[in-house]
Amino acid sequence: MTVADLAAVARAMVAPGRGILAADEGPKTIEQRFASIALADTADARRDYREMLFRATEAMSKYISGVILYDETIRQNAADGTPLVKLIELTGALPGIKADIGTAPLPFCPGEVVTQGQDGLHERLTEYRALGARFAKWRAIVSVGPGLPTATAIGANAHALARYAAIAQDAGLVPIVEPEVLMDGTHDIDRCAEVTEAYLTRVYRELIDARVALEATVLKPNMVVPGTKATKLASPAEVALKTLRVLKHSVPTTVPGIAFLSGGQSDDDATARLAAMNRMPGEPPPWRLTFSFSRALVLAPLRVWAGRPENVAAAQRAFAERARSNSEAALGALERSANPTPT
Ligand code: 5MM
Repeated sequence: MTVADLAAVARAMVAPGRGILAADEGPKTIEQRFASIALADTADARRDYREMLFRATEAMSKYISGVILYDETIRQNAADGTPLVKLIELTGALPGIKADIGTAPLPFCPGEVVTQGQDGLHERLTEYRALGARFAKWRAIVSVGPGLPTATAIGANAHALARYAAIAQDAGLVPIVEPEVLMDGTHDIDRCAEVTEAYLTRVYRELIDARVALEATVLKPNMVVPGTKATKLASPAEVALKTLRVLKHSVPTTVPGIAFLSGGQSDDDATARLAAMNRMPGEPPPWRLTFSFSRALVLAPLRVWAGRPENVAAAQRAFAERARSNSEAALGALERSANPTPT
């Protein structure tokens, strides 16, 4: 794969009106999600859940550009024996893979973690490429709190993200770079802005030092929002303004697209805030702004499905509804010149 080939994949991942479905729930997360619908966590249940999503033809073929998979899923077959990867490809979406293997405590930094998965990464990604993956994802979280995050945590996580991104490109995959500032805490929106800008600035310094081709990457950041226990809420317009300001200060214009995570925001908040960003008056941002949601895309269909075959069609409609709303939010930029919305 040349850099030009990888850059074409990155542009397809952020194509107008399309976003990424994060279906890469790890063992703990999927167990919790199934527990919320009183469903036992078995390999067949995980297959049925993913198959329900990937066979949702309207949602997948109109609004989804790519799907992030977990190691089990990229190797798993649908109930009729068709590989789940094939189901995704048939809709026109690109299969991708979670490349990190979770976090470990960061020594001498109480309460902080660093993402794991560098050992054998090139070999794992080469195998995933052969299994059909076209892109990869690595999530690196930092927490906000008294004295947090430390510069040590930001540096360690940014460095690991850059090493992963270089290895992914070398293995023929577009790296999604996911530096996430967690929402948990009492901090206000301006503190989130400060931490997000410091983290993103360091991430791009590390990516450039690692010689990563930025045109062949996609950024998956948090939106700039108040902490979950903050006393002062923020309107979609304020979130849009402050998120775009931070991104303009830290993300090079060569990056083709930014696909936000939802991070525990309500479905409506995540969509309204993405729409507000894409409807900001003035000069359009240099990158495409779209979604790479898990919770804000799948929790609604999961509740409707509840593990019952008779609910599959209704769950697929719920998925299409969430995907369509987010697609419209991502397309806001196209409406900008025709119908500017004052804030
Ligand atoms: C599906 O969630 C992904 C994996 O999380 P775990 O390893 O904790 O199971 C996660 O990385 C996800 O892709 C992003 O956080 C975006 O998800 P949200 O729910 O924040 O949109």
